[in-house]
Amino acid sequence: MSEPFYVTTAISYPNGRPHIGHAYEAIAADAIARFQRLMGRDVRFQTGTDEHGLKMAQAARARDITPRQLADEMSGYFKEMADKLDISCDRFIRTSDEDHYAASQAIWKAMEDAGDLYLDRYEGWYSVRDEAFYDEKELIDGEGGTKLSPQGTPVEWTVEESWFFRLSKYQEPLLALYREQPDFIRPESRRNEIASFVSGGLNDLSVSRTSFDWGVPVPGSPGHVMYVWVDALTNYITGLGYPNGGDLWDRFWPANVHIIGKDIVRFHAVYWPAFLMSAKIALPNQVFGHGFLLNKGEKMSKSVGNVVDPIAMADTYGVDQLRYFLLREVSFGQDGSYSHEAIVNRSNSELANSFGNLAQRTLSMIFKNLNGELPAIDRNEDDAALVRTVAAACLDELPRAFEQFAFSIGIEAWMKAVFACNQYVDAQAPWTLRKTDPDRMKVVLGVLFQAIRDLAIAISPIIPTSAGKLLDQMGIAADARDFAALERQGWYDELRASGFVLTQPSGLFPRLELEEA
Ligand code: ME8
Repeated sequence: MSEPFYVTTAISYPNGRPHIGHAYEAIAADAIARFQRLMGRDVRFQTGTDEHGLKMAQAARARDITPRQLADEMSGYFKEMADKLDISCDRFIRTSDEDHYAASQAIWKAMEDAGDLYLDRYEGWYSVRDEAFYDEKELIDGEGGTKLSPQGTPVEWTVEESWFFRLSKYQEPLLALYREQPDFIRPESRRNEIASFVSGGLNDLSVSRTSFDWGVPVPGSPGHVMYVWVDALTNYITGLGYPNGGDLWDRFWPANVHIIGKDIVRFHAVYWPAFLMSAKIALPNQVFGHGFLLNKGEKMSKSVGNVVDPIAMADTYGVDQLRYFLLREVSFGQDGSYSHEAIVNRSNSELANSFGNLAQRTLSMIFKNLNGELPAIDRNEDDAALVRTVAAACLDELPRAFEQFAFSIGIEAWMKAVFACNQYVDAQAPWTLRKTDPDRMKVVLGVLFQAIRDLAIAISPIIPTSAGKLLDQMGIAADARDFAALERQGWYDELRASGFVLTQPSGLFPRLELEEA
C-alpha cells in the first residue's frame, strides 16, 4: 500500500464571492496534492467553506436573508471556483454539513471531559472581520481614537456569558511542540512569531457565544453556539469520519500539512494543537502559512473592496496560465504581487514561446517529415548532454523543490531545461538536417520527443490540463504519467513498437494580448 498524504486548505468564509487570494491557496494545495499523487502517494485533499459566525450572520442580515441562504448561495461560488481551477479535492466540505455538527460536538465533549472547558463571563475586544478575540496590549490605534486589531480591523468591546477553553494550560506543551518539532510551523519566520507570542503567556479562550445563534449548538448548554473557530478547525477531522473512526480516519489522520494564509497561523498553530491535545487526538505534522497576494502591491480582500474575480481571471488568461503564473511568480511562503502585464508576460514568454513552441515545433516536424512515426534513435554526446539536463530537472531538482512546496524554485529548474531544449533545437537545426542528413534529423526529433514527455509529466501538477492534452497527443498512457514512469527505461521503444502515430498537433498556449480588450 502506498504512503498516505493528507493536505488541506483553509476553509473560506463565504460572506462574499471568492477572490484571487482564495484561488491562490486552492491552486497551491492542489499542486501539492497532484505532485504527491505523481510521487505515488495515496492522497486525500480537502477544501471547503466556513459558514458560521458573526461575520456570516451580519452579512446575511445586511442582505435581509438567512445565514443559511447566504451560505448556500456563496458556497456555490467557491465550489464553482474549485471546479473551474481544476482543484482535485476529494471532499469539498461545508461546515453546515450534518456530519460536521456531530464532529464539532464530539471534540467539544472530549475537551469538556478533559476538564478544559468552564463557564464564565467574557469581556474583551472582538473583531468580527477576523472572527478573533484580542488582548488590549495587541491593539493598535486607529483614526479618531478608535482601536484596531493587529490586522487593522475594527474591534468591539464585548460582554457576555461564555464557555472558556483552558488555553493557558497548554502554553508549555505548545512551546515544547515548537521546540521538538521545528517543522510544525513553516516557514521559519512564522514559527518564530508564534513561539514568541506563546512565550508571552496565553489567556484562556472564549469558545462560545450567546448573542447570536448561527453556529454549532454547544452540547448541553442551551443558548450557546460554539465560537466559529472551534467548529472551523474541526473540519479537518470531520472530513475523515471523526469521531466514528473508519478507514479514512485510520489512514489519513494526522494530516501531513494544513495550507493556510499567514493571517490565520495563530489559530492553526496555537488553538488547533491545544484543542487536539485536550481532546487527546494526534497533532497534524505541519502548518504552512503562505504569504498574501497583492494587487500591484496592495492587499486585497472582500472587505477592502479591490477584489478580483478568479473565475473571470481564469477566463481571461486560461486556467493553466493563471495557475502557472501564481506558483511561478510568487515564492511560496512570501507575499507576492500580480498584475495584468506580469501574467501576460510570464505566460507568453514561458508557456507560449518556450514550452509551447518547443512542443509544437517538435511534434509538427515529426508529423510532417516522418508521417507522425517515432524514429529509432542512436544518441551522440550532444544528445546525451540534453538528456542529462532534462533528467536532472525533472527527476531531481523539480521534485526536491516541490516536496518542500518551493514551487517557484522547482518551476525555474524546469524552465532551464526547457531553454536547454530550445537551444538544442536551434543548434541542431533539424529543418536543415532534413536535407543534409535526414537520419540525424530523426535522432534529434526522437531525443526531443522524449525530453518533451519528461517535461510535460514533471510540470503536470502545475498545469494539469495542458500537460494532459500534450501527453494525449504524444500517446502517453494515462497511467504512465507519474514519477515512476519518468524513471522507467524502455517506454519510448514500447511506444514505437505499439505502432503509435502522431496526428496533427494542436497548440497549447495561445499568445495573450497585452492590451486590455
Ligand atoms: O480565514 N492572498 O477564511 P477567509 C493570499 N474561514 N491568501 C489569502 C488572501 C490573499 N490576499 N486573503 C485571504 C478564513 N487569504 C477562515 C479560515 S480555516 C479552519 C478557517 C487566505 O475566507 C487566508 O489566509 O478569510 C486563508 O488561508 C484563506 O484565504 C481563507 O480566508
